[in-house]
Formats: sequence, C-alpha cells, structure tokens
Amino acid sequence: MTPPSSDLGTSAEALEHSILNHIRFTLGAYPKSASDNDWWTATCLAVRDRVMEAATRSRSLHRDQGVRRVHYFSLEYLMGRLLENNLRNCGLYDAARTALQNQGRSLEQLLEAEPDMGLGNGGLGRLAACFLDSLSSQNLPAIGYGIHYEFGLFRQEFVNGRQVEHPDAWVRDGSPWKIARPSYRQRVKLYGRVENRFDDAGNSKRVWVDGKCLLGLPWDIPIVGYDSHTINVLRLWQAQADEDFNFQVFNEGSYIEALREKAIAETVSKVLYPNDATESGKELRLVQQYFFVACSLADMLRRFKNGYSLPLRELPAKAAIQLNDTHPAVAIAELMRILVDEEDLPWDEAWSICQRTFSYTNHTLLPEALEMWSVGLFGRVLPRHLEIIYQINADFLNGPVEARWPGDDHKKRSLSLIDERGGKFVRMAHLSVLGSHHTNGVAALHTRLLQERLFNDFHQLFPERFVNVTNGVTFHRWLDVCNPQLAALITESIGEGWRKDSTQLRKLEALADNAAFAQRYRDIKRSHKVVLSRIIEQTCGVKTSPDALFDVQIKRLHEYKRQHLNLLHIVALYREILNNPNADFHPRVFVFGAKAAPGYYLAKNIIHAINSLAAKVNHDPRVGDKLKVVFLPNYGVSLAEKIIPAADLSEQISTAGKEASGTGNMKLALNGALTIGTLDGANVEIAQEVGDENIFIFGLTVEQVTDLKSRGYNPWEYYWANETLRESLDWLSSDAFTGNAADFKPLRDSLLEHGDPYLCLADFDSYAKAQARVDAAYKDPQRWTRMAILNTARMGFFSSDRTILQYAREIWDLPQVIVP
Ligand code: 26Q
Repeated sequence: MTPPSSDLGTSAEALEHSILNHIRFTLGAYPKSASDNDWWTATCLAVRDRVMEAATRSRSLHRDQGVRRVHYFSLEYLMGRLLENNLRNCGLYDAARTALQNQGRSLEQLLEAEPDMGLGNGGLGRLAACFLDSLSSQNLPAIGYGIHYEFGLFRQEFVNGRQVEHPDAWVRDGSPWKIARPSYRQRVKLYGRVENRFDDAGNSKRVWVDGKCLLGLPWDIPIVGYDSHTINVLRLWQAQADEDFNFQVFNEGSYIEALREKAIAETVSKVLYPNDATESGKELRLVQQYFFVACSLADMLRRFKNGYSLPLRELPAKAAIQLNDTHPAVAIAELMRILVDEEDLPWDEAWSICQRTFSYTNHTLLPEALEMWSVGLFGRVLPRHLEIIYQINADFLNGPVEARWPGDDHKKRSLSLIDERGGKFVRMAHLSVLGSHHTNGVAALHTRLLQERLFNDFHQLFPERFVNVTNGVTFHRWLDVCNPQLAALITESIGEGWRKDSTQLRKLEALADNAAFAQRYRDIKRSHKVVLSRIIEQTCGVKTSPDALFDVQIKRLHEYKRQHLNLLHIVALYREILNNPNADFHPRVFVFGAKAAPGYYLAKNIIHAINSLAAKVNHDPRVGDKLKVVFLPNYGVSLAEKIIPAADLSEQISTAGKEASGTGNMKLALNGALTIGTLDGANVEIAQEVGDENIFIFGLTVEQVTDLKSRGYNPWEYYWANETLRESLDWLSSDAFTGNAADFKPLRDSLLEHGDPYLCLADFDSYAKAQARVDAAYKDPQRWTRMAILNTARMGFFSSDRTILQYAREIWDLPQVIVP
C-alpha cells in the first residue's frame, strides 16, 4: 500500500509528531491532560494533513488534464466513522497505533469514540457512501454532492420496548473531516412568480422574479480510496440566510424579525427526513431538494466555465450527473432553466444537453414510494420549473408518444409527467427517465421488473435506455475494517490480490475442505460472537452464548422486509420449546437492529412486539439458553460493523418483488453468514454465485406472488390451515406478552383484517421449513463452515469496485485517471 503523502512523513514518529503538534497548537491542550476527544481530533487532523496534500495533487492534476467527471447527486450519504477507514485505506493504521501507543493511548479506544456521520436512512445512503469509496479507489474523477444536515438520522432508544427518537447532533462540536469553502458559496432563489418580458429585439422571454434567496455554504470532506492517490471530495451544502438580499426587514428596523427570517432560512439544511419511503408533499423536503440541486449545478457549471474553454453545448463531454433515485430529479428542470433562461440556448439544444448529461438510478418498485409533488405546491415553490416541466411533457406527448401510439390517450395518460388521476401531481420518476440517457435498476430482478412493470411504456419507447447495474458494497469497510482478522487470514492464504480484484476470493474455494483453515475461519467467527455477546449484555442486559447460532435481521423496519414474519416464527419456536422441552434444537440468538420512520405506526408496533417477546423469552427459565431475542437499539453503520462479522445467519426475507436489491445481504454473506431468503432483489444473484446448496431459499417467487394476488389472496385460509401459525399469532395477540391484549392488535389486524399485504401468512410455512433446514445444517459444524467459506469465496462479484466500474464504462463513459 502506498501512503498518500511523502512530505509530511508516514512513519509512526512523523505521525506522532503531527499529532502532538495538533494537540498543542490546533487544540491548545497539553499532552498530559488532553482528553480522549482531543487525542481523537488531533489524530484525525494529522491524517487529514496528509490526505489534503494528496487531495491538492489530485485536484490540480484533474484540472490540468481537463478530465471528465461524474457528479453524484444524492440527498443521503451514510458515511459512518471516517478515521479507521481513512487510516486503513492509506496504509497508516499501524503507524497511528504505534504513535498513540507511544503516548500511552489506545487507537482502538479512540476509534470507538467517533460519532457516526449518519446523513442517510438506509440502503440508498449507504450505497452512495460505498460508491464514493470505490470512485476514489478506482481512480475515477468524481464529486459527491449532498446536504450538510445539522441533524442526521435520529438516535433510537427503547422505552418500555417502544421506539423513542432523539436528535443526532453529529457536528455540534465541529468535525475535523470537513472544511468550509466560503469562496464557493452559492445563492439560490425560491418562490416568486414568472413574468413575460420582451427583449430589445421584441422576443418574449419568461423571467422568474421576486422570490426569496438562500445561500449555500459548501463543506468538503475528502474521500480517501484504497491504495490510490485519487482523493475526491464530498461537497455538502449548508443553508444560510442571504442577508444582502433579504435585508429589507433590517431596514424597517425589525431586528428580531430579521433574525427569525435567518433562522427559517437555516432550517433548510437542519434535518434529514427520517423516512425511507416518500414522505408525501412536505414543502421543506422539496425546498431541500431544490436547494442542494441548484447549488450543485451552479458549482458544476462554474467549474466547467473556469476549467475548460468550451461552449456549454460541450458540457456532456466533461460532466456526467448521476441521480440517486428521484430525490435530486428537479436538477433536470433546473439545468433546463439555466441553459434556456440564463444562457439563452435554444430549447431543443438545452434538452439534448440535459439528456446527455443525466442518468438515473431507481431504487424502488413500491408504488407508494414513487415521488410525486402536487402541482400546486411545486408551482408555488418553483414556478418557472413547473412551466419547464409542462413544456417537456408537451414536447414528449406530442412528439415521440404520438408518433408511436397515434391518438392513444390512454398511453399519454400513463406516460405523462403529470398524474391526473385525482389531483395533479408531478411524477418525478417519469421526469427522471425522460431527462436521462440511462435508467438503471440495482439488481437483475429489479431491472427486469422495471422494464416489465413500472416503466413498461417507457421501455417500449426507449429500450436501449434501460440497463442493470447490480449493487455492490466496499470490501474495504465491510471486510478490511470490520473484520481485519478474516481479511488477514484471507491474505495469508491467497495473497493480497483480492483487495484490488475481489474475484480472486474464489481461490478460497480450494480451502473449503482444509480442516486447519476451516478451524481458523471458525475461530474468527467465534471471536466476533464473543465481542457481540459483550455488546448485547451491555446494551440489552441479556447473556448470550457465542456457541449459539447468531441469527440476524438488520435493516430498516418495513412491512415489506417482514420483520414480523421473523417474529411470528420465533413465537412458534418458543411454543415448540415449551411443548417439547427435549427436542433437539440448536440454541439460537435472534438479533434485530432496525429503525422505524417516526410516523410509521405499524413499524413501531412491530418493534414493540419484538421487544415484548424478547422480554418474556429471555427470562423464561423453561427456555434457558435455547432461545434469546435481542433488539439492539440505534442500529447504524458502526453497529453494523460489529454485528455483521458475528452473524451466522442473515435474514433476507422480503416479499418477492419488493426489495430492489438489498446490500446488507452482501455484507453478511461476505463475512460468512449464510442467507435465509426469498428470491428477491440481489438474493437471486447471490444464490447464483454461492450455489443453491450454500443458501436457504424459501417462499413465493415474484410470479407466484402476482398470481396469488390476482386470484385473490385471503390470509385467513392460511391461518385456518396451519395450526402452528394460528396458535402463534393468537398467542402473540393475547395478553401473554405485555398483559394487554390490545397492544399488538394493529399487527394482528394488518395480517388478518387488512389482507396481509406482504403475504407473511402465505410464506410462513415455507419459511419455517427453511429454518428447520438451517437448524439441521448448523448441527454439523464442518458442513456449516464449509458453506460459510464458500460464501466468502464467491461474493467477489458484489464489490462496489465492480459496480462503479460498470457505471463508469456502461453509463458515464468515464475513463480512469491515474494520479501519480
Ligand atoms: C423521499 C421523499 C421524502 C422523504 C424521504 C424520501 C426517501 C428517502 C430515502 C425515499 C426513499 C429513501 C431510501 C430508499 C432506499 O434506501 N432504498 C434502498 O436502496 C438500496 C440501494 O439500492 C437497495 O439495496 C434497497 O433494496 C432499497 O430499498
């Protein structure tokens, strides 16, 4: 590994010197009395110095060479902690450990004190973070654009088993990783109205007037890749009041009122919306989206104008923009506005520039999660953009749609950018497909369903626009950082090559039957289970045995992800253990981690139910060690790094056709957890890679789900047909767990009275049988370890390095640029 810098020195001594300097001169502290936080900050700053040196070199090389760049637009980045990742990626980990050791400090302890940078909800935000890592690692010139939320995703606590949310002030005391760039501040306009004006030649022109102004202050976070000299940046915008523009209030002598305005302006970047499905129609959310998109586009165009002496029509040659779902899709209308209204380009030329610049990733098939904005709200916040969208729509419906399906109003209604089935709504997904050169799904099955279902008409019109790019995860964090022991064993066994070419993990296949290797592999798993047991005891007060099977479901709480199917099965097991105390069942620890959107009533009810079941099971002397259930609070990136290497079994049990991809499934399998899962999302491809004999697949397929629903699904039939299911569900909704039979009525009602929309009851029997196969397999440790090793060996495809190279080649046409 090559460290990024020579000048500042990368030895332990040089690092120690830098750390001490920061303690004394940056923090004004004494080494003798410096706090843990001081040592952590000083260490980050010493690393940052070295990273900044390399970052400057990357930047000037990119500028001098006039490189093409990708601009990743995302409302979310779930970065987690940065210090350990940066240390390992630049090969400074051991030096930093020694440096701190010489000062009587433990690096490991300091690492644990870093707050997570949790500016995302779940998969989509974490994917963006993995992509940033891979873009730098693969020497691809890139900028990530997003929002500098003052509050990331809420911190979760359980009170009497119920979720309680607390604000997450991740930067209250600043962060050594972010650097303000006040000289690149941007001004953004919102609200106002549009007027017709005539220029000197008598041409009419639409002009956006009045309105309010906001300032965007950029904060840069350097992105260090693995063993690469390319340092890209993540640029996050913070909203500020524009005192120059909104100063009238001051003139009227209303000081307090002026400060109130300022506070309102700052709310724009105050908090991340905690939903991972559309929160419908919230004005502040639209303002957030537009604010960051407008700042980012202006920043990109500034760089284009200063950096290349090219006309704007050449923009697509130098800039690609990737839309992370539809959340930043208003960028399409904004770029049109800039090109047409401000740069005076002809409409058609502007449209062609847009289409050649943007590409769009879809992350969901759930109809309720498709973003739509009421035309009224949209027009009030962005009056000119609404006009532009109407114009795009008219051109589209009267042009290509009319040409392909003449006179077909039904087709027009279904393809329109405006949904008119009850109120008028802007369909952001349609705008995204239409304004982009490529639309991609995130797993093979997902992309097929996009083509066949969600975007079927668009697919018929523009088949070449739709492509699949299966998600991946960065092995640097999800193996190297979270499981350095396994990473070391792999390197010792097959060499370093896998770190740069993850498909080389296949070489481990040859060791699957090697008893010595298998023993070490098993020992590593067990050591992580010992650590996780300790964490469980500290946070949940429950003692667990590392010899039990650790069965984990970690992901956002959603009905479609079916934590309640898992719950029902645990209730069934509990009954079985009570009825049949001598049954030969291998002890299990069920581990849950999940946050529910604060307004998602049923999701919160499921959390309460799991916690209540846990409270009873864990203290039932008849159960003993056979069954433990724990719900670890405040699941996030850092907790995932502890759970994943300790997992034996990975629950990926969504209703087929609902989970676009999943990425936790990849992290867990890579770390040797076997998957129990449906044929959904990336599970399908994981099964292909690891082999059907090394995964536990169950449940209805997408086609069977569709078929069952079209025949008229009745959960009661399954309830009456399956005694175990019936008795488990009845028990759960009795007063047995909390003393109050009404507590889990919402859950029961959703499954029985409201039609069980995600088919838990239909899949229950198949799930229970798959779980029985798991139990049998785990009783044979040799066999289980062999399967686990084969999972690790065969997960190479799911590296985000592969994913990002595929985007670079198939979508962005983006060459790698080696920074010497
Ligand atoms: C939208 C509008 C208003 C408020 C919130 C939102 C919003 C925010 C986040 C909607 C959706 C999300 C996040 C979606 C998400 O995480 N999707 C997941 O993306 C992963 C990466 O591709 C996939 O692996 C998962 O299958 C998918 O669920």
